[in-house]
Amino acid sequence: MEQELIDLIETQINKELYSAYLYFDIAEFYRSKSLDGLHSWFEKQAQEEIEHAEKFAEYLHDSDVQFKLLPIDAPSNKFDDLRAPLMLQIEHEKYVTSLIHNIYKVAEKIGDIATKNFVSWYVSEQIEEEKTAKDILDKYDLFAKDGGLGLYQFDKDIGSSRK
Ligand code: OFO
Repeated sequence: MEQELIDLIETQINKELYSAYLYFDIAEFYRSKSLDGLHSWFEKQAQEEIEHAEKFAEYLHDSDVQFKLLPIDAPSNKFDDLRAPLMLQIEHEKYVTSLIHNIYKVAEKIGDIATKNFVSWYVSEQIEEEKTAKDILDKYDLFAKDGGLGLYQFDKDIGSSRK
């Protein structure tokens, strides 16, 4: 595999693990507010990000590439309100989508058909990731932003929305 693609995928493994860190951080924020449904949802999202990183690592391994793991930044987000992490999730997923698209474009430029095919899975996954993040924010704005029972029900629903 071309070094340019190896570098990009090593970086992507790092970014996926950073996503996990970020979502663990958000999960902790909600737990500190006694919103156990949101806590549980973001914890599962963090696990999913680790799986995304593992999938890339496995692909490099299967392609007979020796790769290195890069240091993961610490998320330093202090959130002003309950809505801020939901907004941050959308922005972060858009950023991850741009990184995935770049890997796809470089694979195309180089003519690495196998990597292009492999990364296609992530292209579709990112559509889902962005949609889900937007749905959560929309529901929060519609039903939960004023607190009280609306927030209670929203938190309960989101907590049971994924196993
Ligand atoms: Fe790995 O999809 Fe979110 O970041």
